[in-house]
Amino acid sequence: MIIDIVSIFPEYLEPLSLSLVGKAQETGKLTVRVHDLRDWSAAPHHRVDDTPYGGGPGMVMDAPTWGRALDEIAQSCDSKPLLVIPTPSGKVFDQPTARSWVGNQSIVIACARYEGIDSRVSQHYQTRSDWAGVQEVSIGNYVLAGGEAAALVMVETVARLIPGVLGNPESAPDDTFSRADGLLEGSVYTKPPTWRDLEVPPVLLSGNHQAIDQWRAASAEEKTRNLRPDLLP
Ligand code: 6GU
Repeated sequence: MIIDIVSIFPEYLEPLSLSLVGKAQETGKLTVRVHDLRDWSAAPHHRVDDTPYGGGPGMVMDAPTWGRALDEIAQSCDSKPLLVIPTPSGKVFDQPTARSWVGNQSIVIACARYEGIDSRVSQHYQTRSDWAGVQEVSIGNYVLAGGEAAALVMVETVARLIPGVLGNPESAPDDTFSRADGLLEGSVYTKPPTWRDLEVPPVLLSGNHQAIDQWRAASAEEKTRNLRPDLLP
């Protein structure tokens, strides 16, 4: 899988060379290519924005610059890329969204700053038969300064779903939001058995696997009731 990310702050994406995503790249399961949008600017001082038609505050990223960038990047892709545009006004990104992206060999993430990207960019690439579609996605109901932090979230979520990326292949399906029952993952513990007067639930030290499974099911349900009752059936 190849993910191209376009941003005016390419350094913001440097953490993608670390940890799980970095390892996925080193082992060839994922390639992340980061591009500086200003490389496609035709304006003095590499400007990529202009004032909004109709007036109002802030600046809008211009369509011609994005068009040149996206067209050139698409030509370097082996298969039709999916265009992802992080925006607070998009559909909320969740685990099913991430799962649906894993089949794509190429994803291009267009990171906006300022008041966003001229709307015709999204409109145009939806009609292009050499692209696999456009998805405008938000990572939650709050406002960030730009799409870069959201891109980090989306790439990490997708990377751990690529076959062979997780060390223990049994970890992924058990995760919160991947569980068949839709509940949160329950509480977890490790050594020592007592820490600052707090004990590990004794059943977890009992070796009784049926009792442990029952305790974990109850823990998942209790935690979901307390923290995310909206997820209960
Ligand atoms: Cl994807 N972008 C911005 N700028 N703000 C957000 C967001 C994205 N998701 C939530 N807030």
